[in-house]
Amino acid sequence: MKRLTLIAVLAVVLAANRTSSTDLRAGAPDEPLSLWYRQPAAQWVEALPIGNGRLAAMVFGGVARERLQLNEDTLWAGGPYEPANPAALEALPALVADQMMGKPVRQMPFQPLGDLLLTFPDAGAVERYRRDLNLDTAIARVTYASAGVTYTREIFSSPIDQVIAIRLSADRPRHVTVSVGMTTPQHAHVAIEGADTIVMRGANAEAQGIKGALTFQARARVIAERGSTIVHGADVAVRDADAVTVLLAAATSYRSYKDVSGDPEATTKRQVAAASRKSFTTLRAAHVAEHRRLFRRVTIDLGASGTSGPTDERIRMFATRHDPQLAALYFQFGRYLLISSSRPGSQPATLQGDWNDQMKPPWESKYTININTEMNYWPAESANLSELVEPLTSLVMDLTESGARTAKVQYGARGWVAHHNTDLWRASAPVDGPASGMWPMGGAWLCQTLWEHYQYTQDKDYLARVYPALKGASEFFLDTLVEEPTHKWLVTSPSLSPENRHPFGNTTLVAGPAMDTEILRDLFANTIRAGEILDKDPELRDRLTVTHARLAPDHVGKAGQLQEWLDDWDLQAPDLHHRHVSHLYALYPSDQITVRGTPALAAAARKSLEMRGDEATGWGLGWRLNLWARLLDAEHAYTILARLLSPDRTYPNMFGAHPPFQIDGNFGGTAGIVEMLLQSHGGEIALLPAVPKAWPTGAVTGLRARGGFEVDLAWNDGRLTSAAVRALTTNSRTRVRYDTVSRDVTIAKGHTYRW
Ligand code: FUC
Repeated sequence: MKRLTLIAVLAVVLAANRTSSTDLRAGAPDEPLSLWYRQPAAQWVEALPIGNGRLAAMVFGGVARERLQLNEDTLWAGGPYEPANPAALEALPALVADQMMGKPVRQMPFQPLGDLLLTFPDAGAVERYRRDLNLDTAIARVTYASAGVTYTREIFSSPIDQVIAIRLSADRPRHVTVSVGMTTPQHAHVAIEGADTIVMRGANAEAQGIKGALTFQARARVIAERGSTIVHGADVAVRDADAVTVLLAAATSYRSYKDVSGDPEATTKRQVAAASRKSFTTLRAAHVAEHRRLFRRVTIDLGASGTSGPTDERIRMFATRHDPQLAALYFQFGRYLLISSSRPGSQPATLQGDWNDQMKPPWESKYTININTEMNYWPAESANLSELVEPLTSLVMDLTESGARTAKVQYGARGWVAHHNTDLWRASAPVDGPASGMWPMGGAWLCQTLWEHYQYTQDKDYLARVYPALKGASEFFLDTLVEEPTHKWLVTSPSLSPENRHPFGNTTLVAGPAMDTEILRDLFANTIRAGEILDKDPELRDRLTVTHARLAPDHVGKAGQLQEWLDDWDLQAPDLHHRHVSHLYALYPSDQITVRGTPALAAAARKSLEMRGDEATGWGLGWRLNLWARLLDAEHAYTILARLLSPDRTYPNMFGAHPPFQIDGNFGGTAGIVEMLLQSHGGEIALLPAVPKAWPTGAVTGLRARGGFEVDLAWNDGRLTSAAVRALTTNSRTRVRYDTVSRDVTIAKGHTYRW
């Protein structure tokens, strides 16, 4: 009896301990659209990204020290330069590719701006620590309690006020003490201006013999509410304030790829002064409203998880736990990342979006245009963020100028060309060596992204603006295609199927890889169609029609696969499981091959995809996900998504892992989830074409379809329960399909068709 009582008492004590120990841990945020963690970031890929398209930071959330690793999207190495190599023209007839590389042979890297460091007094024992990133407000938060006081940090990068705003507060007066400073790996000098402002002035770095031509400045003003503010060296220190707001602006002298005459001092002074006149609440409200204008266009519900827990833990468990809410979060995170790294007036999202902490980042953290940059923009239209394509449109229009010099100097051709990479300076010559660089299709593929923008928006003014890009890209190929001797097909040469070696001579170099022909079919067809719509260039259209007809056809090889090259080499190629699936461009992102329209080629594409296998880099999985969705294989698509959302391919902060970090996996993933729920190509909108068993019940609103439509869907037990298709433009005839049933509909602008 006595013993029993003792056990009972013990049980009560243990239970009490359990409650109090869970009490010390923070719970999940109320809102489901948050990434959250129970500990500060120990490494960069645990920190949380914020950005306004241009000015970005990784927030680490340390208790003793907060680190904001900063980026400004025009702070790259080098200056305006001309890489076109005149010796290339002489090397062209003999196809001596290593003499055709641009000079320098590598392009300029995107580089970090530096760190803003906030140092706090020793907090002692910390309870209820949580940091989170709310995708719906685009605010990173850190909260914790120590000695009975709860501390809160809120941090965002405002697209309205063009500053990063940080608010440090406590739930008791006079409890905020902090020292603020800046460091940088760049050549720069940090100094204090006035009583409360830290200014970092610097010049960008040289790379590959191209001298730095930019100046830059970061300016942080520390505004304390009560308490005392003193300057300490190059830091501003505040003691015993009620709250502290830090406003940080940054700019470089970059105006365009050929003009570096900007005045970063004037810009940052103006931005900090203007933001200082507003309260934190006002800055915050404007930021949240502008973010939501874009973010809230799409809602998604893939079913309840019945599980919660911090995001890093859920990523670790995704493969073994039913967690559709994590897939929904991952989908929305991709949209968040595009909103945060690509806005009108900013630079396009690089291989790392806007987030890079290294002076020598992987692949220079620039624009790899043989898949990666295009993939970044795959979700832009379908996930209803159409205007975020603007930075890429501007980049392409710049490339029509720089690429015209490369076309003329290196090929003696009209029009313009870009190879597999470009950078802030719009370099367009072949680089990195022939094996990856000798590929003249980068510009042509980018033109497809612009055409897609027209497809989704039906915006004729936009089409008129980008038509010169389509026309110039087409003209380059009219001048450079060569005749294949046996069938007299017209093919690219020299080229390669990115970046896959074929069986002969340990090289990638070849004439007429399938992908080139597939891209050219789209380019020529789009240019012809654009010319018709805009009533321009009838002779060019005729010439393109004739040339289109002479392009090589797609071939099915002896393994039943879609051939990657003109000859049936696929089975002998040294890397059967290569990450690139270039020849499947025709299936996705293009719609030249479809399950219903071209079943034999679709079967061949499927065979190729099976031969390549399900293992790949992050972006390699992102592409495979979209391809399986286009093959209408929901379960295989889901298997790929689960791989993508595993710790091997997704870091704790949800950034995509090549590895290393590369953002294209995120964007390919978001686009792929759309492709599972809604497809629109070949004049048809397909509802729920590849919804997997893991998501039996769900709903999505605000997806976009080609032709100018917005679509809401709901389903139950794997079957469609309702669909609404809204026409956004007057050109509103389409076919709507669910499973085997299809209906031709005409929807007046602003009206909705309900299934
Ligand atoms: C291409 C890919 C690599 C990497 C690089 C940035 O060259 O083949 O895997 O993603 O781009």
